[in-house]
Amino acid sequence: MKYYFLLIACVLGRLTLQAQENLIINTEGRNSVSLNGTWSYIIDPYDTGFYDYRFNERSEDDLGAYWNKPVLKKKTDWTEHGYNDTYTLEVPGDWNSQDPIFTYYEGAVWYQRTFDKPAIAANEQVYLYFGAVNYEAHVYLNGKKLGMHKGGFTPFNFKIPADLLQDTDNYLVVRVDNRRHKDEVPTVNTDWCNYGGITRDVKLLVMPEYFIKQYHIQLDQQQDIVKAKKKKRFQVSGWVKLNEVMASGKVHVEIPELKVDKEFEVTGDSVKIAFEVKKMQLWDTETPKLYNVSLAVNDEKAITDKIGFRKIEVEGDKILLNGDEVFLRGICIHEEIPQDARRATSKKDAEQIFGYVKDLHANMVRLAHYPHNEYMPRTADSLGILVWTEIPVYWTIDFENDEVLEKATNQLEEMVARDRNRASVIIWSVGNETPRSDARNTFMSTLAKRAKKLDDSRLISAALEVHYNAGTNFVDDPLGAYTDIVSLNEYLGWYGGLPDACRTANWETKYNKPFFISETGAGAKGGFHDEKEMRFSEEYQKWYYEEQIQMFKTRFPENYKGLAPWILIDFRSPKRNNPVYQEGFNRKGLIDENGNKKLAFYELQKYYKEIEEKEKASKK
Ligand code: GCB
Repeated sequence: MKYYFLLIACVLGRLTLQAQENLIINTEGRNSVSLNGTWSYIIDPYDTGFYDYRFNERSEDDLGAYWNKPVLKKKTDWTEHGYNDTYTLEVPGDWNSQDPIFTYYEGAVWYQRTFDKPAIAANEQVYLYFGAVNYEAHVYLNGKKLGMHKGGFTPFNFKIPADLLQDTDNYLVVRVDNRRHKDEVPTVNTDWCNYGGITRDVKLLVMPEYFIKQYHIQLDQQQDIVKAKKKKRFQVSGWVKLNEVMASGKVHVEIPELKVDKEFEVTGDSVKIAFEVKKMQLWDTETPKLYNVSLAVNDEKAITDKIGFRKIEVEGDKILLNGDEVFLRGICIHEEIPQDARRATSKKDAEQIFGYVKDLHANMVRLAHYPHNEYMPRTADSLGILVWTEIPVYWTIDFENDEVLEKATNQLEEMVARDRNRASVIIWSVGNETPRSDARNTFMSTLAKRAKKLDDSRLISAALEVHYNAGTNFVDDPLGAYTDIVSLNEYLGWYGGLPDACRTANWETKYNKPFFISETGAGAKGGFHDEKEMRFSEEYQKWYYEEQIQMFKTRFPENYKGLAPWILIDFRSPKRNNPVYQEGFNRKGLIDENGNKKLAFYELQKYYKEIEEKEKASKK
């Protein structure tokens, strides 16, 4: 009996972890009804809604379970839970920034709202989609569990059984739990705020009987892009996956501006796509051309997407975008908005953040340390900003544990599934500053290989640490053998010595691959001015950037091909407790938490403008 339960538990576990296979991508391009807005909540630090007084999991029909609506018919009936208009939270949004009782809250919160059945045709079906919930979500509708999902930064959806959907007043409850655990991804220790809640958009998707679940449309990676550009003939390839197996059907791909109108026979639940296009305008940082692509199965309504076509590759120590060498003028970003110190959630938020990026004259962002909301890569697509995106395999997670590898792999797969059609995304990163050991090397190289297998049209990287030896900074982490770009976080002049230590530092890389600085930075409290030796003054941070930039120019190896300093904007971190300069914020931002630029912003901007001008001059 015990084993029987164990088996069921394992199967359920697998089902949760395989969520990405059922993921419906590009929800913007589909028929949907938003469930964003004001939801009611119960804060439940004792998990009373989930466990009874013996701490046994409550049964589905237990009226004390917080997914069930209390039924009060007579005066003598009573309840100890309920939802009303007094206790509400906005969705999407973190709970931490919405009410002071949540500032550092970690635990369970129940979200509730009702909705009416959307208008659907006889053969249509409704899915419930979440852009992200941090960290664990249990979803219930009209007293029945739809499913659960783990992972705070990737989307998931559940099909709503037709007989569960009422015409009005569907009672939707989500138990969100953001507690940190040693065997989760990320683990207990991070340098960012563990924002809890339904942090991204929620929607109902109204889907036909057969529909395109996922697709990948891109330039064929095998073609020589320089020759293709000369001949003005480009090979496009990819695939389309359906929700169900079809005995036989047709998938229709249209790109009107390119006069592409193709049909592909499908038997089963997927089909490969390949065609040739003439005179295409490639996507790049100067002309981020996006084409309207529409995809349909049989006579169903087409879904549309805006897709850019580009080729990113590494040749020796060069990064080539469409065959031309590119130097990455990057900046790291957390998914956080200044002024409000909250999670960024909208297109407007993305535009604010990318406004600073453009102002900096950057051409690249590292979205640290987890997949950001979908508005971020989509905005980058439209602005021509290159993107590094990452899974939260951060510092010392449980590398010995196979289940943790499975959880990390699942997040990788969900990230790739959602963003593989974004031209801006050029790097999948499998983690940050993971400490070398045999177990870690196996864990991380497995992720790197998996990422490559999922998608061969991008580069793989991971932020590594330096190895000091006899006066030289060696970049020789064994994980570098599995990545296309060798990336390093270094803080010379902040965590070790003063900034002028940069004048004598020696650097060597073991790998003949592009060498990228994925972090470097120093803290400064916005508006605090003093002599440059004074830590946390804007002058210190400026000095740090001056010395670092000089070091990059004069002492870095030939294969240095870009940087993404830490970080664009100050961000909340409960680890940062200097009562004068930090007050719960990591202050390495070039912009403070009120949106004001610090002196160092202009130092980096100067460097980026200089590179940009040189590049322009060499093209003339
Ligand atoms: C790092 C981490 C980053 C931290 C940063 C810091 O190396 O990757 O998450 O926030 O240093 O400020 O120390």
